[in-house]
Amino acid sequence: MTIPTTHKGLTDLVRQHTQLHARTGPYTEELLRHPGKFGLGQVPAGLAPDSTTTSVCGYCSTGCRLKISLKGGQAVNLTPSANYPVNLGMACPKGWEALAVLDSDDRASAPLINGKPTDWNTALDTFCDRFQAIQNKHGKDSVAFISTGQITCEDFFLLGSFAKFGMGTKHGDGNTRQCMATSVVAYKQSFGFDAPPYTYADFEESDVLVFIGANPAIAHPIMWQRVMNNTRDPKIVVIDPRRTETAQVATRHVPLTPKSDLILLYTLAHCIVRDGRIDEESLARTEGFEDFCDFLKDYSPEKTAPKCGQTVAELESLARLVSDPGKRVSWWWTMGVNQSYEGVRTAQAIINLCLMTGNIGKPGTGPNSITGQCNAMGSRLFSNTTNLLGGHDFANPEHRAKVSRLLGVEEDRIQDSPGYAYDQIIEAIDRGEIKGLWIIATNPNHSWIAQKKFAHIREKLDFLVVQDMYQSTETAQMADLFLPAAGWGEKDGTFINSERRFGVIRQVKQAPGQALSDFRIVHALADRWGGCEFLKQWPTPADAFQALKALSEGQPCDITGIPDYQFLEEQGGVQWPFPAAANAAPPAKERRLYEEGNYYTPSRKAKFLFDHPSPLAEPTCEDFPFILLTGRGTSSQWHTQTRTGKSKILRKLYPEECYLEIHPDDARRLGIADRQTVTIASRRASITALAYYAPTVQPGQVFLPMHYPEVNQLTHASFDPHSRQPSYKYCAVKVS
Ligand SMILES: Nc1nc2c(c(=O)[nH]1)N[C@H]1C(S)=C(S)[C@@H](COP(=O)(O)OP(=O)(O)OC[C@H]3O[C@@H](n4cnc5c(=O)[nH]c(N)nc54)[C@H](O)[C@@H]3O)O[C@H]1N2
Ligand SMILES: Nc1nc2c(c(=O)[nH]1)N[C@H]1C(S)=C(S)[C@@H](COP(=O)(O)OP(=O)(O)OC[C@H]3O[C@@H](n4cnc5c(=O)[nH]c(N)nc54)[C@H](O)[C@@H]3O)O[C@H]1N2
Ligand code: SF4
Ligand SMILES: [Mo]
Repeated sequence: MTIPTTHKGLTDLVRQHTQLHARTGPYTEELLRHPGKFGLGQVPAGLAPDSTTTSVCGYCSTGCRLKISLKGGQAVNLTPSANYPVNLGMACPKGWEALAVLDSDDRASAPLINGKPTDWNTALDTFCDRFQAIQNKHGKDSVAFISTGQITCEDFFLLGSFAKFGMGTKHGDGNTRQCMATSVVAYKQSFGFDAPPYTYADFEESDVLVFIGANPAIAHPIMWQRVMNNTRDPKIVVIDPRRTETAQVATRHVPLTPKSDLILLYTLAHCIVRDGRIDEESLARTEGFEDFCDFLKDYSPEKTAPKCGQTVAELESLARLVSDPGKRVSWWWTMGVNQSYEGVRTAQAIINLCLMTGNIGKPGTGPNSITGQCNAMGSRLFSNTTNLLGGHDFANPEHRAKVSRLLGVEEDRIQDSPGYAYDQIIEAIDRGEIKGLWIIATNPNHSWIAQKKFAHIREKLDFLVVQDMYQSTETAQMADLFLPAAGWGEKDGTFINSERRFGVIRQVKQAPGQALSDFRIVHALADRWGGCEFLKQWPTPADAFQALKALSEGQPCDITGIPDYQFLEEQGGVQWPFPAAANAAPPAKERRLYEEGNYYTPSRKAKFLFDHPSPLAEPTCEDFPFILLTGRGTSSQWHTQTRTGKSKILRKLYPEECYLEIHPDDARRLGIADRQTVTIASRRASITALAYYAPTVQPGQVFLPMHYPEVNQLTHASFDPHSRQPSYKYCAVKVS
């Protein structure tokens, strides 16, 4: 289906749809009718009951493709795709077990009201009646939604359009705030658009790879395999307070003092400027360098070394390594940078280094943020939360007019600001300003930084809706209304991976009982809500994909050259941008940005952005003498474990009980034996865990994996002022 570009085209289309539904019975019933095996736009066209198909993995942002065998219309087996440019025949344990976790007793098979099963019609009425009653009493913005980075681009598009333009609330955010907000803001401010420059081939084409606040051996194992494929005898530097699995096999580990990244990066820049190791050609395409040089005067290694836990000689040699004019240097960062109260400026300090040394826009270079969830990149463009659909700006009247025209939504229904960030939504609930909340595909009662606060705001909400695959999650258990969702493997659509590659996911299994895809749930809700006729232009994900294309036109993420899902499958995915004008030739398998040096700012130049470090939100003290670090524990555990916890095989690959990594010297000093149960307390709560002697953490620091539900009772809710990303990786605790 094509998107109407005129108002008449749109009215015609809506009329056709209304007639169609008048003929075939109410639209909602059509949506809710449960197909036997496959049917009703849920099935990949032409898929035979006994056949094979492919689907991009639904866990991390690497975006590996899996080849899936079906028997009798149901998936029975999978193997990694050998010919996909991302994973080259590899998959990590989660990918191999992706099908196994779909069958489990706690899969939701019916909507629930206060925990009791009900039918969809009652569920839809309840959703609409309760939220509408709240809005009638307290105004449109008294309801909000919190979504994810783990549903498809098409799901995001429909959900964001319904919630913002249909329900009419201003406030919606995603769990991507916990994860990628820092990178989004850093790129946007420095380059003019949220556009990570790299392609995975850069792992193989670098001479020096610097991983800062990233542990890819655990969190992105197949990207790490790509690093291992590098035949240029690369130097691998890992900047991480812990000697992680990645650091252990690196050529150099920099065990910096936690949260001294900004000082360390400015020190490297200071040395590089002092020694004149600047790439003039790259510099010509930037602005603000002179002010930056002035600013750097205070960051001599003699002054900063003690603050970073490094020696002057170590900092000097690192500065030389990352500015070697004969070498291709790439920088890779993840949560050790993003999850910080000064994350944006830290990410920009990396960007600054690449700009001044010419390590951008060429093979094996780049300031490269690795994203987290399978479709965090899709949520960044199409969730309609921080950006208006398609990477547009809510505040820009031309952008609002464009979206209004393309979607056929009256312009006055499009909000002129993005609304509250995640933490601001929680605060607004606490103040009594937001009374209704809809949570889709995230589990904040485990993952949110102020977990106790999250539990507390439940009391303040008049109505909480949770939409998830499993009814057992910590958040689902709190819901007034629970909506059962199909998961990965049970629906169609697209994901965008870390290197901007669109890939297709396919339905290969039927969702249990009455569970429906998020796409259909939103359609059914919108139909019952009323006033959302415009959404009927896109009855299937494949139709919605055409809307994404139209929205992307003329944007840095233009994908108008991709005809359909089949093209994506045949090409091995396509990286954005791929505008229609480029469509004469198939896209190259690996493409990077800024090769011509054109950035997306008004001046077309990249910006040097910097600020002095700010004080720690919660430094250690006599009562709470340890720094608590948190993060990923094993490659077999996914976040809050709602999915990976269901695999018998994965469960064997990690400790069942929450565990604390503590340096043996600290443990012995406190009289703690290896594998002994200890209490860890912060100012907010106290929990217990098994102590593991871990020489990989520094004395004075401890580490807890985020996968256990109690961990976020301890963390301290502080936020980056530019991105509002929570600082999960630093708070003060005591161990006894
Ligand atoms: N202490 C600490 N806390 C952290 C972090 C940290 O490093 N330290 N990291 C943070 C980061 S980066 C992230 S991304 C978050 C992750 O935190 P969450 O998003 O809360 O974690 P998940 O377990 O991935 O939750 C996803 C939920 O969506 C459901 N689901 C999966 N697929 C679908 C679907 O297709 N449809 C629907 N409707 N539901 C689905 C799953 O069952 C699960 O309940 O945690 C953050 N929390
Ligand atoms: N197996 C598995 N893989 C995953 C996930 C999962 O849950 N399980 N989640 C996915 C998601 S959503 C995300 S966002 C990514 C996260 O991927 P990563 O960011 O690589 O993982 P983390 O363990 O959260 O954090 C990385 C490192 O930051 C370090 N760190 C802590 N404080 C600092 C600091 O001040 N400075 C520096 N330089 N480093 C610091 C920690 O010691 C940790 O080793 O993983 C993705 N992949
Ligand atoms: S590395 Fe990520 S995308 Fe690849 S199989 Fe593992 S979880 Fe899936
Ligand atoms: Mo994340």
